[in-house]
Order: sequence, then C-alpha cells, then structure tokens
Amino acid sequence: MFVSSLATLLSFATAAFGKIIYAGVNESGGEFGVFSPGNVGFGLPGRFGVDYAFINKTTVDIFVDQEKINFFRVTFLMERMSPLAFGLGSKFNETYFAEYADAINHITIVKGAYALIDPHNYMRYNDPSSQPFSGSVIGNSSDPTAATTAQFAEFWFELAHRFAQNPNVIFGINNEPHDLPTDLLLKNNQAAINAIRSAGAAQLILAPGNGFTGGHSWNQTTGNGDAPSSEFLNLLHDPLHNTAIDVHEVHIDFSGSHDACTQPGPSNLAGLTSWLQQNKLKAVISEFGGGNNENCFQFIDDMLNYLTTNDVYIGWSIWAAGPIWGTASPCCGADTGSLEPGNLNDLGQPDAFSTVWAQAIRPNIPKSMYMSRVLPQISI
Ligand SMILES: *[C@@H]1O[C@H](CO)[C@@H](O)[C@H](O)[C@H]1NC(C)=O
Ligand SMILES: *[C@@H]1O[C@H](CO)[C@@H](O)[C@H](O)[C@H]1NC(C)=O
Ligand SMILES: *[C@@H]1O[C@H](CO)[C@@H](O)[C@H](O)[C@H]1NC(C)=O
Ligand SMILES: *[C@@H]1O[C@H](CO)[C@@H](O)[C@H](O)[C@H]1NC(C)=O
Ligand SMILES: CC(=O)N[C@H]1CO[C@H](CO)[C@@H](O)[C@@H]1O
Repeated sequence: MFVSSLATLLSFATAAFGKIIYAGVNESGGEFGVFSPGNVGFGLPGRFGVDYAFINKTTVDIFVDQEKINFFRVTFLMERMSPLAFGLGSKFNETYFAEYADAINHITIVKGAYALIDPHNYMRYNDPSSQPFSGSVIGNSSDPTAATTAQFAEFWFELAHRFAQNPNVIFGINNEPHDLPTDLLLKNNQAAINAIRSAGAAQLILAPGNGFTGGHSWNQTTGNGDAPSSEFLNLLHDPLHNTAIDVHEVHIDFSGSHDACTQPGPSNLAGLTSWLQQNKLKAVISEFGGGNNENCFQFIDDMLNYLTTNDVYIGWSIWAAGPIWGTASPCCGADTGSLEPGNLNDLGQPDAFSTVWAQAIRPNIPKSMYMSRVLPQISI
C-alpha cells in the first residue's frame, strides 16, 4: 500500500511538472472498410456510419469531460478525401470532408481539445486494399501510376487552408511511412510542411520517419536497407519552427497480435531520445498500446513515466478507440477489446476502457494540460 501510494504521489508530482502538452487517444474508423487484398477500389467511397465513421461525439465527450484528456488523433483515408477519379490533390469529396470536419470541429471547437489530422496512408496513394502494403509510394518517379510529391503538396495546401483558422488542429503528415527511400520521405515531408505554411496555417506539424515511424528503430536501417530516419529527419526545415517528430511505439511488442508486452519503452526509445536532444527536436508518441494484463499495464506505465521525465516528448495518444470497432481488438490480443467507452470485448466483458485505460492510462493523464490555448512554438 505504502509503495503504491508513494508511486502515485511521485507520478502525480512528475506529471504536474512534466512537459506533456497533449495526452489522448486515437479515434480510428475513417479508414475502415477497404481491406480486400487484390480488390483495388473495394469499399470506396464507402458508406458513412456503415463502412467508415470518425468519432462518436458522446464518447469523445466522456474522454474530455470525465477523463480530462485533450488530444485525439483522427484517422481518414486519402482515397476517400481525394477520390481516385480526381487523383490526389486539391479536389476533395466534399461529403467526406464535411463529415470529417464535423468530427474535428466537435473535438476542437465544441470540446476545446486538440485534434491531430491523420491521413492514414503509409505515404501511399491509389490502392488501400491491402494496407499497409498496397498502393504506390507517393513521389516514386519509376511508377507511372504514383501520385507525385507536387500532388501531395497540393493536397496538403488545400487541407491546411481549410483548417488554418483553427488553433486546436495539428497536422500529421502521414501515418507510418515504410519501405521507401528515406530521402524521398524527407522530400515528401518537406513538401507538406512548405504547403501547410504557404496555406497560412501556423499550427504544430508532426513529421513521421521511415520503418512505420518506429521509435525503437529510429537510428537503424529499415525495410530493404532504407537509411535510418535519424540521418534525414533532422534536415527538415519549418520556417515557423513548429514541427515535431511523430513516433509510433505500437503495442510495445510492435505487433497487434500478441497480448504479451516484451519490449520496454524506455530502453527502446533511448536512441531516439538522444537524437531528439542532439537535434533540439520534440516528439509525440501518437500510437502505442498494450493488452489487458498486469505485465502490459506495467510496460505502459513505465513508458508514460519515461515520456514525462524526458522533456523532448510533448505528447502521446494510445491506440485505439473509435465508433465502429465493436467487440474487435485494435491491438494487443483478441480479448482486449477497444478503448471505446461502453463497448464490450469479444467475450461480452467490458472492453479496454475499463481495463487498460483504467489501470494504465488514467493514472498517467497529466493533471495540468493546456486547453484552448495558443501553445509555445517548438523545434525544427
Ligand atoms: C463522396 O463520399 C460520399 C460518402 O461516402 C459518397 O456517397 C460519394 O459517392 C462520394 N463521391 C465521390 C465523387 O467519390
Ligand atoms: C517504385 O516503382 C517501381 C516501378 O513500379 C517499383 O519497382 C519500385 O519498387 C517502387 N519503389 C518503391 C519505393 O515503392
Ligand atoms: C542507436 O541508439 C542506441 C541507443 O542509444 C545505441 O545503442 C545504438 O548503438 C545506436 N545505433 C546506431 C546505428 O547508431
Ligand atoms: C455512442 O456512444 C454512446 C455511449 O457509449 C452509445 O450509447 C451510443 O450507442 C454510441 N453511438 C453509436 C452510433 O455507436
Ligand atoms: C498507437 C496506435 O494505436 N496507433 C493507431 C492509431 O490509429 C491508426 C489508425 O488505424 C492505427 O493504424 C494505429 O496503429
């Protein structure tokens, strides 16, 4: 008892004085309904509320009002925002955009929290049927069907322009790029930053690395010998010095299928932490997770404490809540369920909101966070 209350006191003290600005959850669902290997175009454009959905406003309200989090990562699919018939660029599906904007506006304007815009595309466009592996890499000049870096910039200019006046919006350039030359990733990231700034949007940008933007492999080659993210991401330039690094430390065991947590966050993030310090950069861990067991609760607690005590980290969001997970598990073992409040797991028991969230996340939610305020500028 003494040990645990001391731990609580210590975590309260560090949380209160730490530098975590954003803490929250992934809202995943806008990218759903397209998985059908080889079946290009399956699920496009899709039916809102059936094939895909962004948030449940009632559960977002629970997260903000009761759990006091201030950060939601909201996924969408670029092939729905920029339909294949138009190509990647500034011509949007206005229906899909309006549905997405309604979710973002609820989080940011109604609730006063922050929303991270997440094109959930692995730096690929034109075939999400076997994500994360299908589709042409953006800017691949050897692939005549690939969208160009210039088109990616047009897409970001348009999207950023539409949210430029909302200070609670954060721009995530893309979800989990992988298996592409790291210099091409740098080029695409830089094109997005330039486009966002030229659209008059000054908000925080999060730039992802290669290798599914894994923190544990930040200074290693990934894929088929692609150069380490650490050799390129420090070359980004943001004229407003308001770009941070987007890192995923998914499930702590790096896999959605295992319920055991075996990869300690602190040691796996050590190389990234040194690199961030050396380059005077900040990072947000926008995806991580763990199963419904004491071992994972401890791993999550250890990682969140590590983020709190290393001020290069400014935020985190766990994977995942969302309106249409049902009894499925976004990660971490079939029986864990999602983090959506009020849902059940596949065994008909309360889902991870009652277990993982209650045991490992709620105690680590910083007690003082910025809400509805213009934030200090940071990095790059
Ligand atoms: C736009 O999205 C809506 C909703 O999914 C869909 O009904 C419509 O067909 C889409 N339009 C285009 C041009 O893709
Ligand atoms: C680029 O396209 C070529 C031709 O389709 C392909 O062989 C190559 O693997 C692609 N590169 C990447 C990084 O996807
Ligand atoms: C990456 O960082 C880790 C931790 O600091 C270090 O042990 C390792 O040698 C580094 N690897 C490379 C290739 O720099
Ligand atoms: C939204 O969440 C509330 C609270 O858990 C639930 O009662 C409601 O059924 C949900 N709505 C949808 C459309 O899932
Ligand atoms: C850490 C984490 O769980 N990230 C998830 C956020 O949502 C996207 C959208 O599905 C997932 O792919 C990530 O794994």
